Amino acid sequence: MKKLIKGGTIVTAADVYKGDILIEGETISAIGTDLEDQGAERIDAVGLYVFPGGIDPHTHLDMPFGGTTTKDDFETGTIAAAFGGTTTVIDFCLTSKGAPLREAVQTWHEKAQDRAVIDYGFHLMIGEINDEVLLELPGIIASEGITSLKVFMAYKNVFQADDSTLFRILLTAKEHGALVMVHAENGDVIDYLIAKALADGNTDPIYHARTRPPELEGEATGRAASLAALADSQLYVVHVTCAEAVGQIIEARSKGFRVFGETCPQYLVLDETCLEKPDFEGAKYVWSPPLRKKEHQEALWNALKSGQLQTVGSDQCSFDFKGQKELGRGDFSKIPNGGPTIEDRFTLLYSEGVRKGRISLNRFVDLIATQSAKLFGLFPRKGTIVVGSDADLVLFDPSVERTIRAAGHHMAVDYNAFEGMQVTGEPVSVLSRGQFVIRDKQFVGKAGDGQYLRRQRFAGTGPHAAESRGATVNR
Ligand code: DUC
Ligand code: ZN
Ligand code: ZN
Ligand code: ZN
Repeated sequence: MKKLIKGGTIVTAADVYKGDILIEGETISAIGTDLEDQGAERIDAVGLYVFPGGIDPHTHLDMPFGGTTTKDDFETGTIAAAFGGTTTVIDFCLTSKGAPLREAVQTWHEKAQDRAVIDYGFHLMIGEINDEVLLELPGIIASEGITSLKVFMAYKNVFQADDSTLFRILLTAKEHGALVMVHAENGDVIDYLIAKALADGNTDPIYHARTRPPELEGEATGRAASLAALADSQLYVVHVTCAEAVGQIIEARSKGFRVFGETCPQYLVLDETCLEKPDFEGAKYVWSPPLRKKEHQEALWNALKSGQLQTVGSDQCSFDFKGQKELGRGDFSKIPNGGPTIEDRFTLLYSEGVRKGRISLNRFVDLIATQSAKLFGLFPRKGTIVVGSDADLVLFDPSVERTIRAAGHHMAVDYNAFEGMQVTGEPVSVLSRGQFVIRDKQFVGKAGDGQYLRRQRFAGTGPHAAESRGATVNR
């Protein structure tokens, strides 16, 4: 029942030190040096980092999207996440137009409960926002502990919310202690640019990027930040890709507004030239917002280092190349948007960030786990290593050199977006609430062992602020 993790280097967002961790049941019961075995199973961690389990704040598992359904479900997706060092995912529950939110939440529970191997929560991803939705929302926040929701400023005639709708959501979220997540791209102008490109016969994948320029992400980010400021609410900009959007976030934060930003591994290491690969292979790299020119990566890394961006989410949204990405042959606008990233998020941030001197070890933990726990109401149960927190731990070997390949990955798709990349570091063993999910690089978990997480309300605002005890957020 008890486990003693001996001699590792424990890393949190604040500290790096050698120590032992005693686990009793699902939680950490002691941390110290030279802890006695007390009959505990002894796990040697000498030479390894012991990190809090990664929290992936942005996944789309088993989600209907773009005329098909994401390939990884809660079983394959969370197994791949665990191999990659992630012990919590917060997945987007897609609601259907005209149907009660509760139905969608029920559907998502059914997708997840017998399949997830690690703990999971849900955000709402609201397809249509109307008076009924606004009326139902507070009850879902309270009863389900779903304290965040995503609004789209793009995908005209599908998901796109107009500005007054976004503003009303921001007001509702403030009142009820929820965090509004926004996909910030100017959908009206994108819609025009796509139609024009297709009319001109420009159908290749690269036109996906050319019809969604960074100016339109910057504009929408600034507009959303202004509305959040006016509403005195809180805003989290998902998948930030470019210098323009980073600039808007920095400006809003410098004025003291509660504006937060996430980027994703693909925007940190891949660029627009991937979309020009021959034989339609560019379709593998179609994300929205799109990959950018390489220059933008520096702005993203600087913002991660300085804390102006708070999180790195995978935006896992995987499709096979064969049969799914191929739906867009002859029309780039029909390529399903998204890619397989859940498994490599953690090591890529370590390898490209810490090893290359762009971020510190503490900042790595902050970005990969701690800030997501704080923003999304899971701290200090998740996202750190303290007595009383869940024993979600990653034993990480920082010396392994390896090459990312689809042939060795655990996601259910037929390609890896980071194929051929050399990385340093690898999770060796991963524990979720005190149980091994990965042990010596082997999967030893069980589908259905992951638990649903009811999350606290966004800290510090609105009449429910007192309920979100313990959850403090960097402002
Ligand atoms: N936005 C996401 O966050 N994920 C998938 C596609 C999209 O547009
Ligand atoms: Zn309320
Ligand atoms: Zn999005
Ligand atoms: Zn997404």
